Amino acid sequence: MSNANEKRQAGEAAIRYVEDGAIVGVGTGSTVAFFIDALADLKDRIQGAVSSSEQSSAQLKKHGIPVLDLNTAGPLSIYIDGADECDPHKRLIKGGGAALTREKIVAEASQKFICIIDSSKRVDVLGTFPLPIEVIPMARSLVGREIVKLGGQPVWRDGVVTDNGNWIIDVHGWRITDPVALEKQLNQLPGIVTVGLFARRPADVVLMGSQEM
Ligand code: ABF
Repeated sequence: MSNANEKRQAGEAAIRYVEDGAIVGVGTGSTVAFFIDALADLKDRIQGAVSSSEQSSAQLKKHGIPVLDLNTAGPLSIYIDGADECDPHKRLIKGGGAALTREKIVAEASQKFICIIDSSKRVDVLGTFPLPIEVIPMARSLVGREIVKLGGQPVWRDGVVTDNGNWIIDVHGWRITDPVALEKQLNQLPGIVTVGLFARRPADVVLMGSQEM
């Protein structure tokens, strides 16, 4: 099955977790785009959505789904989002779409995080996909030097500004065998806004194609 078909299947399969009256946390990316299209059919049965990016907000609004403020919405029951890599413990690398900060915020606010992926995202060990890190622009070089000390090769995603006005560094060359420890270590570094490791708070459910992993 093609990646696009697997993404569509996963996106549509996530609909079964949407309960009547819910405010749905919505991630970002092409797999999530299939979920949003499917969510449109339920828009009269939900209160609305909390979005993780301007990109997803635009698609939600196009379908007439209310986009709500997280501060008003409060705790959410579910969050649906994609990933760039997923290990056997449901720990993720995210941020290929530069939306990692708001994605991590909405995931943290949600009781159940349902990750929707195609089979190309499954890995035994995280790190083949370069780890995205959102940084305050003035700290790009400082953070880059710290990453080199930790054995990584930092590459500035030149030309990309996040929805929060920050920059992205992609870290190549790490084989991340303890993603929780690395996430906590990087979170300490001044200048880092968000690390694209979802390991301290992994996914609760992973849907790959139509299968629950
Ligand atoms: C988003 O999903 C990003 O964190 C990640 O980069 C992306 C995966 O993209 P796609 O679903 O298009 O493969 O949440």
